[in-house]
Amino acid sequence: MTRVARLILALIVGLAVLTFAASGVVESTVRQWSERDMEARALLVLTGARPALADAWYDPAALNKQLDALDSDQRVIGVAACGEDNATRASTADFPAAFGCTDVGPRVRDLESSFTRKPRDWSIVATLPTGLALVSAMPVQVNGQTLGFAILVHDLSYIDTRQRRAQTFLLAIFAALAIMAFGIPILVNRQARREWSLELRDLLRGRGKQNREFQPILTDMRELIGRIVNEREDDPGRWTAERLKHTLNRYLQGEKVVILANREPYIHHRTPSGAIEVQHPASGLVTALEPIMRACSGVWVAHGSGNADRDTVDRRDHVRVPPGEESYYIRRVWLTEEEQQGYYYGFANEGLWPLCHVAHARPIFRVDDWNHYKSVNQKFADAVCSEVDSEDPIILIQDYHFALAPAMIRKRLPAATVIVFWHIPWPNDQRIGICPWRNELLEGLLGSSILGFHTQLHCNNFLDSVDRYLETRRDREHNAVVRQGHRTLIRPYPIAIEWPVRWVEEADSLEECRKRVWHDLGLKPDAMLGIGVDRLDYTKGVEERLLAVDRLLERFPEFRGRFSFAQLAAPSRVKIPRYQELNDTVEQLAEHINNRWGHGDYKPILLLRRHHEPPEVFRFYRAADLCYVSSLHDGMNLVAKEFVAARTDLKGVLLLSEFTGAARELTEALIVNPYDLEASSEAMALALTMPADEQRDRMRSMRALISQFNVYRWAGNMLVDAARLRDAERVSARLTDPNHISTAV
Ligand code: ADQ
Repeated sequence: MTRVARLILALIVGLAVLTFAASGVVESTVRQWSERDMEARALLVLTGARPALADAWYDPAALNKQLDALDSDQRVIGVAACGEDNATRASTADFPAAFGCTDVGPRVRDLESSFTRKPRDWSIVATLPTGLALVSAMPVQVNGQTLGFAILVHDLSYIDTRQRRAQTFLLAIFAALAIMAFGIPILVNRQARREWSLELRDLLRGRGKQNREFQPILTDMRELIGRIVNEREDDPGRWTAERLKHTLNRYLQGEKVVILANREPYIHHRTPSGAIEVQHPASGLVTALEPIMRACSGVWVAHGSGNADRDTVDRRDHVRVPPGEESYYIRRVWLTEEEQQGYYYGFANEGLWPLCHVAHARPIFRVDDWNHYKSVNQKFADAVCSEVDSEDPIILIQDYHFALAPAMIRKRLPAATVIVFWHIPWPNDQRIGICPWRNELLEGLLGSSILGFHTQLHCNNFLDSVDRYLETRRDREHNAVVRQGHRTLIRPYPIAIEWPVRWVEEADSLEECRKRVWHDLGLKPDAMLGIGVDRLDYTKGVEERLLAVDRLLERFPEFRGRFSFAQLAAPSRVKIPRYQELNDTVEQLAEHINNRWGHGDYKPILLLRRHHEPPEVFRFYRAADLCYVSSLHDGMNLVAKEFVAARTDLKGVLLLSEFTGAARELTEALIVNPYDLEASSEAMALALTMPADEQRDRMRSMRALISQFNVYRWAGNMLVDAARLRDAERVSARLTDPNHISTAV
């Protein structure tokens, strides 16, 4: 029951109690008044009739006539004249026998003494078969001498009728009040609701005048509607490819999304036999973004890096992918050797990559590399602008290869909504300060509408860098930076993997995977297997990982001859000396450990230095007893999430470096400091002896998180934010000057 209904009910109960009490008071008052009224009347009648009665006292005929005259009153039941001796001298026909002269006479006598001075009557109220009656008597005197007395009986039954009428009247008033108490609020409420809903509907349809009182409701409703639309009925929390597609259709209405990334999701290679092969690059960025393009189509602008890439594009340098399931296309941009050297290997990977990772590699900044970086950014920005199909498209720019492209695109497409996602860490302001072109980098990135990082820490570092090196205004309410009237939102969007993972769905059974891996690696049936899966990069801590295996075998002899560690190492950036050096160190280290602990067929380190296609990578994930992710510094690290996703059997243990973004989410992993070989070797031993139920509990909890926070949610959140931002900009552009476009939130 609502509060209003309770109030009304209380009001009615109160009214009923009041009416009940009032009806008692009214009843007795009506009776008293009527009796008194009748007494006065009887006194008046008897007093007036006394002289005539006295005259006719001794003449029976005259006396009867007088009595009949008195009886003619409608309210008089009967009249009697009684002698001094209480004998009846005369009476009317209907005079009630119960009040005869003998009965009333003695009571009248008591009053006689005072009659001379002031006439008084005697009365009682009695009940007759016809109802209530007032019996009044008065002495009849002549010259001070009493002749007898007269009795007058008045009908009082009308009092009952009066009382009933008064009660009925009261009840009618009560009923009217009750109806009003109920009805008026209901009517008022209904009318108010009608007016309220009409006004709200007008507001939602953009008609009529805008009532400011409705603004908070409107905001809430929009949020709610957005949530309801986003939440699928059958699976409320989870994002899927379908749901992402549905959401983007709603927000983008079929408009395509343009992605700019250096790496292409499909590389065409020519094999020595002359056939063309498609390769999936080993890249976290591609792993995350490819399912999104499958879901929402559009165009992916990237460097055409395969030796058969030119043979597979059309006149506009487009190729439709994925092979066999074509749903979007790649626009390939061609780079010369010098451009590739300066922009990619030079500034991006020898300058920015070590600058952003705290992994003890010295960043190298060459002016030639920087010039190539600028010109190649412009080249890609031009390619993006030639691919868009509206003045205010949504463009997603990926990673540190394109720090300048956002501002370049904004210059050509001022109304574009540009999202930049920075896949690697953003270092603190002191460290970014060592780059000679730090200001240009920051200015370039501030050309975006939304700048995303994996963690809040990276967002904070970026904001500190902007504060330190540029003249900007910090909009703390929106976590944004405003520069020359343009606003850039700085947001954390922790990246994820698709769920369910295609490669897991298509994988062999877990027993089959284990059998196959055991066979391929030549392992004994009782062997235990650890794996590491990486591009061969010094930030991934591969050396530290191998050293931890060495220390494990040193400290825990029970694993010697039994435990092997397979490192899947995809060659990466091989033209850069630091990577060549790493390649050599890792090889020597593996050899050293194998010489130290290996014997016969047993090799503790199995270095698999080549690119593995995803089905193979997932076979290893599903076969292993543990996976060690030992990055020295990593934006997120998707290998950790892939390993958990692959373990549909809830077995296997994840060892995860505390210096990865993933360690903030996957807290049930064994979190280690990869530099601390004592702790990491101990964690490995713990993993290899962990009871099955503990493995299951940890896996279950991590899988629950990864399934919910998947890449569709990541992309959905980012793209919906961008679409909302664009809507707001369209409105504000319309409200102000139609030629002026600003970035308002
Ligand atoms: P990466 O540095 O590439 O990504 P990561 O996130 O671990 O690192 O992703 C690597 C991807 O490549 C995974 O999908 C993995 O399966 C695949 N891969 C690794 N080794 C392979 C091998 N030997 N053969 C084949 N495939 C292999 C960058 C940032 C990360 C961030 C991602 C996504 O450095 O911090 O998590 O982008 O934003």
